Amino acid sequence: MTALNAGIFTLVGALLVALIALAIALSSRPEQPKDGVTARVYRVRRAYFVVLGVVLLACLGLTLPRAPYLAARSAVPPDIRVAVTGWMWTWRFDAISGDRVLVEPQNLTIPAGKLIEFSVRSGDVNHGFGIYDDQDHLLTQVQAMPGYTNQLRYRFPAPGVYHILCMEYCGYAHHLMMTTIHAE
Ligand SMILES: [Cu+2]
Repeated sequence: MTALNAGIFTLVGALLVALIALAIALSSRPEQPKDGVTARVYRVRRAYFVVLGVVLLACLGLTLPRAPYLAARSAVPPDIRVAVTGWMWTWRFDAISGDRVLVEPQNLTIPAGKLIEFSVRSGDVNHGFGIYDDQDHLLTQVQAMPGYTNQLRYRFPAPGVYHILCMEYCGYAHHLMMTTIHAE
């Protein structure tokens, strides 16, 4: 399934759910209250419901193309493949393919602007592989799970230092589960 098809299916599904919700809301309409104030509050609530539905659908349509899940299954080969393993309480970059990549167990150097594919797994419990910029704004993330390998594709936008932090509480030294990626 292409990303476009999946996006269209999701949007159509959301529209159907919205229509069903609207139909239920209309068919179970309460008896019209006699009190004028209550009637006005009901009207405002109905308008609010419709506006909220339209805003949520618009947000879904605008943000859906940016969802990372289908990009990870794209047929386009990445420039560089990196295997990442999380353990209590460290990250390790293991297997690498591609040129101009320097790897040490705790330190990865990759070229900026290239499509990097991280194959992320865990050696023990669930961790979260989160990539942050040097201001600690989250850029992208994926779960590191025992028994599964999750793919995360990312293009580091500019040269610099990127921080890797564990995003899932994994024990008393969870806060020490940090490393860096250097993009050059
Ligand atoms: Cu953790």
